[in-house]
Amino acid sequence: MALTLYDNRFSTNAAKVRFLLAELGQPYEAVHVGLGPLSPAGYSDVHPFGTVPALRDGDLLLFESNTMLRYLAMREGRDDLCPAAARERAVVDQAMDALSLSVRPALWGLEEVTIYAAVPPHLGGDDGALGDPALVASRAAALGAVLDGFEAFLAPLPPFTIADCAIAGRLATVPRLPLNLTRWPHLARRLEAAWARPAWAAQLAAAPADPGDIVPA
Ligand SMILES: N[C@@H](CCC(=O)N[C@@H](CS)C(=O)NCC(=O)O)C(=O)O
Repeated sequence: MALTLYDNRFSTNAAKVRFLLAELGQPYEAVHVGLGPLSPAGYSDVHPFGTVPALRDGDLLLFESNTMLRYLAMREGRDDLCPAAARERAVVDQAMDALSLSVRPALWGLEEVTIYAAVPPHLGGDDGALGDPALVASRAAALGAVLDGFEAFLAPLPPFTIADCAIAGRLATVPRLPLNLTRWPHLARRLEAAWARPAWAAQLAAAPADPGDIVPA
C-alpha cells in the first residue's frame, strides 16, 4: 500500500522519517507542507497539531515522528532496526525518548538564538535575542549539560537502529551550532557514522522542494 509523507525540507523531525524510508528503500509520495502559519488551509484535517511530519498508510494516519520510525521498521519486519526483544528495545526507546523529551528542548534553546535567530517570533524564532553572546553561551552550556547525560543513553545502543535515524535527523543542525562534539565521543561517533550512510544523502535529495518557506524547526 502506498505511503504518503507530509514533509518539509527544514523539518528535522521529517528528516528522521525520510532517513528511515531511504534505509528501507521504501517508495512513498512526499507532500510539501509549510511550517506553522505557512501550513496550508485544511492541513489540520491531516495533522491535529498542524505540525510536520505526518505519515499516511492507507486509512492509518500517524502524527509523531518516533512512532513513524517504530511503525515503518516493524511494518517491514526489521528487528535489526527496531528490536523485538524487550531489553534491546528498551535501550532504543530510551534513547529516542530522551532525545525528544530532554535533548530537543535544550537544542531548540540554542537554535532559536543562533541559526534561527533571524526568524521573526510569530514564525517561531526569537529575533530579539539576535547577537546576544551571553544568551548564546548560556543556551550552549545548558545543551552541553544535557548532552553530557545523553552519552549514557547512547553507550548501550546497537550499531544502527531507528534511534540513529532519530538522532541523526534531529541533530542535523549541530554542524551549524557553536558546539564542539569532541566532548561527546559516543554522540560524535554515531552522528559521523549515520551521516556517512548512503540513505542519509538519499533523504537529503528526497526532501521536497521549498516554494518559499523560511521557518526551520
Ligand atoms: N513531536 C513531533 C514534533 C513535530 C514538530 O514540532 N514539527 C515541527 C517541524 S520539525 C513543526 O511542524 N513546527 C511548526 C509548528 O510547530 O507549527 C514529532 O516528533 O513529530
